[in-house]
Amino acid sequence: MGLTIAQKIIKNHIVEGEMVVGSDIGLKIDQTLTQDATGTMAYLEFEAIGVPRVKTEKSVAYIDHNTLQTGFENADDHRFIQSVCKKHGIYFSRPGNGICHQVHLERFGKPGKTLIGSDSHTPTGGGIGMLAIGAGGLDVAVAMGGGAYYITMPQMVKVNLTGALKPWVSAKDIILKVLEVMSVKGGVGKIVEYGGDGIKTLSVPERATITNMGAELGATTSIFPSDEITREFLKAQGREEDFTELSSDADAEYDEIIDINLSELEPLAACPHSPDNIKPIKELAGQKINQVCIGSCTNSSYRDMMRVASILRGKTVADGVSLSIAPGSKQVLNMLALNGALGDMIAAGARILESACGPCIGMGQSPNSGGISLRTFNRNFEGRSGTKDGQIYLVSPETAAASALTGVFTDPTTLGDEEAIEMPEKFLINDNMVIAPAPVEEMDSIEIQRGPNIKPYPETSPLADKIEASCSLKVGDNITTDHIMPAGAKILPLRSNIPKISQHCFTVCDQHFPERAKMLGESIVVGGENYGQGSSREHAALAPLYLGVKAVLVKSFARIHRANLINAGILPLTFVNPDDYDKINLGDLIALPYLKEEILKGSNITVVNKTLDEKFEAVCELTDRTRDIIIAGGLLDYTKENS
Ligand code: MIC
Ligand code: SF4
Repeated sequence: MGLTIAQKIIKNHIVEGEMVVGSDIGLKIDQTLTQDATGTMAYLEFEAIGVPRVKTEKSVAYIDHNTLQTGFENADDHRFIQSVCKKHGIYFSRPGNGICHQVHLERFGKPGKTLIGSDSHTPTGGGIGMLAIGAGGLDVAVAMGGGAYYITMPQMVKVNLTGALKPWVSAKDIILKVLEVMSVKGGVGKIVEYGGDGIKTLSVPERATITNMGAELGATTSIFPSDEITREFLKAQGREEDFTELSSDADAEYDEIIDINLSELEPLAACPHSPDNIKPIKELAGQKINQVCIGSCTNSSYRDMMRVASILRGKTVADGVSLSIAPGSKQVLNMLALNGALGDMIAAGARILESACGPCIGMGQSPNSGGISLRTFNRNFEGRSGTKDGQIYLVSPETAAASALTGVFTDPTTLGDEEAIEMPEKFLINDNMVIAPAPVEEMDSIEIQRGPNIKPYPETSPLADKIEASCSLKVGDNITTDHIMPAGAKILPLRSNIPKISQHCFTVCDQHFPERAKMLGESIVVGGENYGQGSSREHAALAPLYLGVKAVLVKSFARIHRANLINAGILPLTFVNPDDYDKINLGDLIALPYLKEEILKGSNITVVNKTLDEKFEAVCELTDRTRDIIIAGGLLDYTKENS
């Protein structure tokens, strides 16, 4: 039987297990990336593992999330990461160099290689045919130390693209369509591969927009073939030697096939508060808007920015609209500055932001109360913008720029002729903001610089024989990691300080949670479907760990968060019968009387609600390896015990 693109890369990297859907496989990791908001913790964990120098082909640390330095915390964290990089063999991309996924695609990604990153949008690299997967910081730390990365062998979905996009319809509209078809949980346990004649019409940055937002499907990753278009892109980046061709075999088998005719697509928006709540722009047309933000790892390429500049040229942003633009990398920003496009944006009244995540993670530009904000980003979860009742719509750069000029939702297809945007034959190459690690012989002389905001990893304990603890929180379906561990300008700077950041844990759902959990000592959290969707932040597991959460009992989990819970030594349990969700209320005393014995046997877990006098079963699906991790009290303890 023929192989899909992802199966070929997996076959070349598998070090444990078999390529059978649903089984645990270990992969050799060629490259890693971290960003600063997850990076400090990842490097503390790497230090704790004790490997002196990274064993990957290339590891890069980016500073792009926490760049709003409202106090000493972020600057201290940057300095810490920079010193770790120098000492331990990691390339350091300085603040100002751009968003990790954009820069990695431009300068480091290679077709056919494996990449894991401590950020859920790492699959952006699938745009050049990498097997690029988002992971928790601890998984990245282990991979840097030469350890394998474990996933459940996913199913393969093919998205067959035919035809070509009409003018003003863009790659963002393709992935919004896929989200409409598959939903935010439709990709769990799957790899999404793009194929069909339509892909020949899509440049690398357009492909990367699509694989980037595959994260919102809950997919393990998304990937495009590596073809002539990939070669042209790498050549224009001065890295043609990194090219290898990659395609699926003609007789490759897919578990699911989705057909999309690009010629039939129209501009779309993901409406509040979920990336799969899709409506055509023409249905929203005419409605007043307050803000437009263009940028993020989804839509901040040179191509996107040139399109935006062409729409804004010679015009003025509408009264009552604030337009901000953050080009994705220094390369993009510098090219716009040199070719005049930046001048067009400034002249139109755009507020130019540095090349970083910025408003996408709530670092500035929160909309006004109840404000309608059109963003070219990938997530519109409630409160993520920093304004609890902000109404965030995810749109293409074309729709965003057109609407910024009119002050109302505007279908860009009404704009007349579209200006052709050519991909540059040569990008501006200047890697002066990437600092190489010190040579091996100088390593020992480098001192790690730690600020007072950096606190150690929380305390863990091996699995207890039984648990008896109260339900400290009960939440519904589709809880995101932004609910569990919010980000934004006030909280993000606390990422290396678990005791402090945990005071904000779940406060979006219940402001008394941290206090209550602390008071209870040990507790259990109960939730619905797709619990933990969204970001890869392991803080959504580490803060509950610090607050004494021993188990999370839900209807279903999102992939990365479930892995992070196991890594933190917190039991991820699912109801055997989802209706049992109704048999637990906030405050009920829950017992898992035979826990350790049942985990060791691999049987279902008995759950007793002592308050309501109810008894039912839960599942804790574990492989041999994850069972040992849970028993050890988490991946850090397990890695130390086994090295
Ligand atoms: C996000 O988009 O939510 C983030 C911020 O990039 C996260 C990582 C983090 O929380 O630091 C992600 O996507 O993994
Ligand atoms: Fe940064 Fe937003 Fe991309 Fe996350 S989704 S990496 S916050 S730009």
